[in-house]
Amino acid sequence: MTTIENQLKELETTATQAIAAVQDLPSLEDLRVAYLGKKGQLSQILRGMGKLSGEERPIVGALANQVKEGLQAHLEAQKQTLEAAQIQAQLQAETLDVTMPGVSRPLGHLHPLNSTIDQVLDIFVGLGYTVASGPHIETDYYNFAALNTPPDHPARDMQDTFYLPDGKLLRTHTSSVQIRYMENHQPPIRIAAPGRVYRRDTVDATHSAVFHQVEILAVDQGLTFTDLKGTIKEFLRRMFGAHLPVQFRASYFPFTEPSAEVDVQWKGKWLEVMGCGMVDPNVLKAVGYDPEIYTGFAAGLGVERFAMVLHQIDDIRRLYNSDLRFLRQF
Ligand code: 2U9
Repeated sequence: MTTIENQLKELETTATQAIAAVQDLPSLEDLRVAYLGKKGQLSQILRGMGKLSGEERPIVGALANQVKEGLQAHLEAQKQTLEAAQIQAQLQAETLDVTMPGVSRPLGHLHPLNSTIDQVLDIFVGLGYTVASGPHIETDYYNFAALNTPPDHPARDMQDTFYLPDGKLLRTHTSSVQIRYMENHQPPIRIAAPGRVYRRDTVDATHSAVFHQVEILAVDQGLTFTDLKGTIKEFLRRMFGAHLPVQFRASYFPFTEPSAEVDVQWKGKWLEVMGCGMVDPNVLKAVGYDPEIYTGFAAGLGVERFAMVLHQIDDIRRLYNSDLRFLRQF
C-alpha cells in the first residue's frame, strides 16, 4: 500500500466517525468543508498523486473516488438525520394541546343607559327618523328663546340651569339640537335627538344633575295630534310590549301647544314616562318655518327613568356609580 492509500483509509475512518458524532447542521457543514472542500484534507492528500507510478495512479484514483463518494453519502445521510431531528424538535416545541382548558377573557357589554338609548333609537329609526346631535354648551337662544321660553320663565332661573361665566349654559334639554337642525333643513323632517342634559336638581333616588334624554320631532304639512298619539303609542308598545295601556293627560310646556304627559300601566301602576305636544307656532317661526303651512309634533323622554322602569332599578344613582356588581346584571 502506498502512503496515499493509507492516508485515504485513515481519512475515511476518522471522517466517518466525526460525521456520525456531529450533532448540528452548521458543524456538519464545517466537516464537509474540512474533508472534501477545495482546500480540504482529501485535496491535500491527492496533491501527492504526482509522485505515483503509472500503474499506481488509477488504483489510488479509484480509491480516492470511493472514499469521496462514501464520505459524501455519510454527510448526506447525517444531514437528513439532523434535519429530521430539527423538524421533530420544532413540532414538539410548537405543539398546541387543543384539550387544554381555554383562557376566558372577560367580555364587556353596553351600560344599561346606552342599551336603553339604542333601543329607543332603533324604534324611531324604524319609523323613519334620523338621529341628530349637537353641543352640550349652548347659548340662551338655542336652549330657551327659540323654544318660546320667555326671559321670566322659571326654567331660566339660576336655580334650575347651570350657567357658565361667559353667559353660555349647559343645555337643559336636547331641544336645542332640534332648533339647530331645523335652521339647516327644510320640512318634512323627522329627527330623534339623544343626549346628556344638565339641570341644577338636588340629587336623590329619582333625580340627577346630569341625565339623558331622547327627544323626537316631526314637522310636515298636515301633522295633527292624532299623528302624535299614534306615534307615541306605537313607540311605547314596541318598547314595553303589545298590550300596554297608555293614557294622555293635558299638561303644559312652553315649546308645545297643546301639550300632554303620557302614562303607561306597568306592573299594575300608572307611570308617567313621556311628555309631548304639538310644536308651538312661535318655535316654527323662530327657525323660519311658516306655521300656516307646517305643523309639528314633539316628545321627550328621560332615559334614566325608562331604564329604571324596564330593569326595576330603585335608585338613579346606581346608574352612575360604576359598581360592577350592579352593572354585571345587564
Ligand atoms: C322642539 C320643539 C318641541 C320636546 C318635548 C317634552 C315634551 C317633555 C321631558 C320628558 C322627561 C323632559 O327628560 S324629561 O325630563 N320632555 O316632557 N319634550 S315636548 O319638545 C320639543 C322639542 C323640540 C323644536
